[in-house]
Amino acid sequence: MSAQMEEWHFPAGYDQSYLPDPSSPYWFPHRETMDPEERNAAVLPRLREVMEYAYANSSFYKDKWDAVDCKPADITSWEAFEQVPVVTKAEMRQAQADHPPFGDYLCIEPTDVHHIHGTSGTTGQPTAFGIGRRDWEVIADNHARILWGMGVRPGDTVFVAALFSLYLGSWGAMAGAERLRCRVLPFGAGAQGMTSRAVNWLARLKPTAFYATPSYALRLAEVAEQEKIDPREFGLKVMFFSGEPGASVPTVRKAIEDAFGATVIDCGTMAEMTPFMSASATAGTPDGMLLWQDIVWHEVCDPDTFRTVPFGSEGTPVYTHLERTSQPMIRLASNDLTRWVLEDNPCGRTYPKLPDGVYGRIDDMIHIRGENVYPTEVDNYLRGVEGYGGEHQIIVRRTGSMDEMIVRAETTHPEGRRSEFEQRTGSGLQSFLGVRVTFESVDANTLERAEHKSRRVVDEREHTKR
Ligand code: 8LQ
Repeated sequence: MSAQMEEWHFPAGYDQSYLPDPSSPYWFPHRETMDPEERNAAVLPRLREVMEYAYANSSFYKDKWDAVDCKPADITSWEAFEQVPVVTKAEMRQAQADHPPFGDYLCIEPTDVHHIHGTSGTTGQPTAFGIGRRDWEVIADNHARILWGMGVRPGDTVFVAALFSLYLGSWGAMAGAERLRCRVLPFGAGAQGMTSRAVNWLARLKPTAFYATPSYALRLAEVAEQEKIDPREFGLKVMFFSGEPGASVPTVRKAIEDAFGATVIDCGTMAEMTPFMSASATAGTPDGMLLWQDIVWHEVCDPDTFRTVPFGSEGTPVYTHLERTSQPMIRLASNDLTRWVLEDNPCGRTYPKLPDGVYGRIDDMIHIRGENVYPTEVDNYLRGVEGYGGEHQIIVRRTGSMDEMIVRAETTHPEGRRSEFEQRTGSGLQSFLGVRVTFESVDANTLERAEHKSRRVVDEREHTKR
């Protein structure tokens, strides 16, 4: 079987000169379109192989698995694999505090680390990502393969408009585009005046493809409009996004499509899981995200038991690397929420799909008076409202013994039409969410815009607890 799976071996290594037949929509036709049962049958022994490697090369995994008597050699069924304990971010932080800087799950010599990235560390000690040279090449190969699936081709210009620093998103996109023999413009984001300069460069260079966070694309469209430039003139064909929900939130997706006239592609798992594009839509299946199960093994699990939920159900993604030798993640718990299905994909790939993308984090979900509200639902509703000014905040506070949710949104309506807007939008939002909401409006362009990932929820209940 593995002979049929193109270049299927561990540790992975790909022919760096390979490019598919230009007429093929697939990079690896067999791997991408094979019977999913057959693919799963090839993945299971690979999981065992990765676990054996991690057990032999890291005290982190050895100790963790020994403690529950889990032996890599016993992973001969899915039942057994689902009982492998999940890895949490807190465990990784602890491992890095005990074994600085990369933790005892590094699995390669520290001198073989080729790229160092990290979490932003805005809350607490940042986590360091140490990626080996060979892994970086394999990541580039995987991302090139997925970009090919999105319809990006050698010679296309790819504009990367995300932070070039610790954030892996921009570097991962760039590595893939370079491997695909694209022309890469590592523009970056986040510096003073940079958005307006991005508008200028996009108008001049007319790239084919664009990578950013969805919030930033909308910000860019606003700035272009202020500068009297229609973002459609950039001529972008494919815009791919990661980092936060948005590209699969229907009204956000439509706002980006309408503003730029390009195909919107959602992708992204977690920085630890790089190649993080292993969940990604394709040109032929542009909605939701496909789970490229031969690159990273994705499970959608019950958040309490971490057993896989059936297709059609909601759960939390749990990820396992199939090709990484540096800091391999084996059942990393994401704390995100999604729903997965297995159906025929128009692009012909036989991967499972997240039809609504990843719609939120378990810890970002607002619990209010017994109801759960996803911040993305508020975004989805407001973006469809006539007169919405483009940004909002969600404030949750406790008044007496009651929790209260205040949504403050920008509007383009003048003073005279505000109260009608507030009433209409407030009651519409309330029935859409099914919880009582106090709705307020403010002038357009007064709330802060995200240059990276948006943070719209202000939970004052947490602040009072501290
Ligand atoms: N997150 C990331 N991508 C997402 C998406 N497409 N839809 C919904 N939520 C998404 C480097 C890549 O951009 C991945 C990344 O952002 O890694 P981080 O910085 O470690 O953040 C991971 C978290 O971003 C995920 O757990 C999701 O909550 C969100």
